[in-house]
Amino acid sequence: MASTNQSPAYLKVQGKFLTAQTSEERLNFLEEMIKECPKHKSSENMLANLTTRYKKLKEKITKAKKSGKTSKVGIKKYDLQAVITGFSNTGKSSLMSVLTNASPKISDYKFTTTKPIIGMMNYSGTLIQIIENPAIESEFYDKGLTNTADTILILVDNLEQIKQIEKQIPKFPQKKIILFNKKDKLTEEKIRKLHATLQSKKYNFVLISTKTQENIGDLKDKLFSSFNKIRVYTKEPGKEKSQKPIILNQNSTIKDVAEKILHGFSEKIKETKLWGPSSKFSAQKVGLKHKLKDLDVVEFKTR
Ligand SMILES: Nc1nc2c(ncn2[C@@H]2O[C@H](COP(=O)(O)OP(=O)(O)O)[C@@H](O)[C@H]2O)c(=O)[nH]1
Ligand SMILES: [Mg+2]
Repeated sequence: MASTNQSPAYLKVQGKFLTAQTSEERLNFLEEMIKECPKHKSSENMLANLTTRYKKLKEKITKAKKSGKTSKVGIKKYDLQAVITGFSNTGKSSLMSVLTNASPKISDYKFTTTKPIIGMMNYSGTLIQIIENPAIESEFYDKGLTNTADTILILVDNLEQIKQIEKQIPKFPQKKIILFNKKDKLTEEKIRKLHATLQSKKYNFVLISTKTQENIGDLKDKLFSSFNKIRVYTKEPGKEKSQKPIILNQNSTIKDVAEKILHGFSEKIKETKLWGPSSKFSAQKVGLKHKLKDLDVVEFKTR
């Protein structure tokens, strides 16, 4: 596009257009560019060009909304949801395929991922929904998706990116975990320094490699604990504990478990035995008010 003799006001809006994050923002800036474009003969072509782009972008947005392909209408949010947010080529798709059942395209090209990718991570029986948001610097990035996640996984491969991403996401209320990827490419010295820097900034962080899968286990633990939930197994007398834990809020009590599995019949309980982190000893008898911890096992004897 020729940008001869453009006013400072026009150039300013053009700058905003070029760095806009979403199609909607781009549309707004295009509209402003049309307003700021001189309306005389020599600018005719340029004005026509801007108007066409405006119409096309508007069509695209409307279509996307109708087809339900935008995440706002397309993604069912699960109880525990994390969104991977980061720049292009930092390894978001690679991380998706390491953590979940999804297998997105992985490549050196920028902006390979143009739509959010959804996958489920199985954390010892607990399902966590993980979504890859397209690159934050692309027009495919979905701001709303990151903003409504329970936990934001900020994926970076250099320190500069952290500040740039922080500027574009809410300060509160979500949990944020910084994932510094491509650890395999770094020297021991560099890793030590990175650790010190991230620690001094009090970040919740993990240095990972999706290639060697180093520290992926740590990442999973950190992710689960970011939700402030606990896993509690139940068992019947004389049997093994349940395969799948039930998920409760932190500080839940025996009564909460009972209500959940006996559907409001907690008064039927004759005796409760407890194993695990919150018990003083195996098969400890506890009351309904006892507070549970992650990985406890509870056994009810009913009347
Ligand atoms: N050395 C190394 N390369 C990685 C790692 N993770 C991803 N990559 C490479 O980085 C490039 C971009 O990866 P991709 O997952 O497509 O990034 P995305 O654009 O953020 O989704 C690919 O060439 C990957 O093979 C890693 O842990 N170590
Ligand atoms: Mg990708």
